[in-house]
Amino acid sequence: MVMTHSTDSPPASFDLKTYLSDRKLRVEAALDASLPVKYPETIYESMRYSLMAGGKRLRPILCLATCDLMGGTEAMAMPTACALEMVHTMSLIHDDLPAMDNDDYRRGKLTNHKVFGDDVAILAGDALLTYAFEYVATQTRDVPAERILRVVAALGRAVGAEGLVGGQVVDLASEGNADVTVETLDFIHLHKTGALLEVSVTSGAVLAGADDAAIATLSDYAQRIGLAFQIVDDVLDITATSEELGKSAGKDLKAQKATYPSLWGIDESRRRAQRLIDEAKAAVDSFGSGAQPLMALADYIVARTH
Ligand code: GRG
Repeated sequence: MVMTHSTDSPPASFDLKTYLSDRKLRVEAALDASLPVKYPETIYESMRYSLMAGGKRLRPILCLATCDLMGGTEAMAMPTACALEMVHTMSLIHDDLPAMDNDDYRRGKLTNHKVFGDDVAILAGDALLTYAFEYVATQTRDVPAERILRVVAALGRAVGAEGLVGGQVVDLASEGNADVTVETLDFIHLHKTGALLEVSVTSGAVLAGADDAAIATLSDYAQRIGLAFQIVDDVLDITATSEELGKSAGKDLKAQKATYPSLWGIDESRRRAQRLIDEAKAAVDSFGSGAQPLMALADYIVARTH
């Protein structure tokens, strides 16, 4: 197992707030540089509108964290980190369209189609999706081609019918159905949310040259934080305000969506999310003090308010 964290003696106590704000700044700068506006301006402006609209940047930060943990550099992982955010952003743009969730607000701003129209929003999503793959393939430096190819393949799998798209299809088909089982709910979220989080965690490790055992451990961690992330998302849809979320709160109830709180109640949902986070942290404990960022990120997922 590769355990070559690039910092020899990490600080005894880990400051997640500083870690997150520092990584977020660097990801924002890299995203900004990744997408200059050119002709035809409308499509680039629409892509940038959503890509630069804020958000927690959790997926790129996870990718940078595992690359670092496995002894890689930030430069090796940053193009993939940006690509993950491009894919995530395009999924939000399409999810907000009238044909899907029909939302007016995202990340505290009007949704892409409200500003640019449905036609341009669809194309901006398509362009971000395809650019993500181009970006990994053309911009990754100092990484053997075979690792880059592995990341491209894993990203493709996580986004298509085996991942996000598959989860979204089952989610749409389950709307208004009061009898959705926990197995169906798990399927939806392991695919719709979990697949991209998982490839965010594993791709950084693959780029750094981690072995299969380390990648399997990180997949285990990722699947657990992915499910916990979605349980917390469902709870926040009930307990947080639209201002806190930056999007319409209470949408699941209105759309009669089956959610974890609708199956288990809020308190039990919180307990189960916490259990998953404890298990995720236990999974990466074997990496030693280099895993502090992954441990703190796991805690952040249950503690977050938006
Ligand atoms: C991927 C080809 C392709 C099409 C899109 C619409 C769709 C298919 C899938 C839906 C995916 C989706 C919207 C999943 C929800 C994921 C989720 C929990 C989003 C919120 O993530 P946060 O909290 O958001 O990380 P920020 O704004 O902080 O980035």
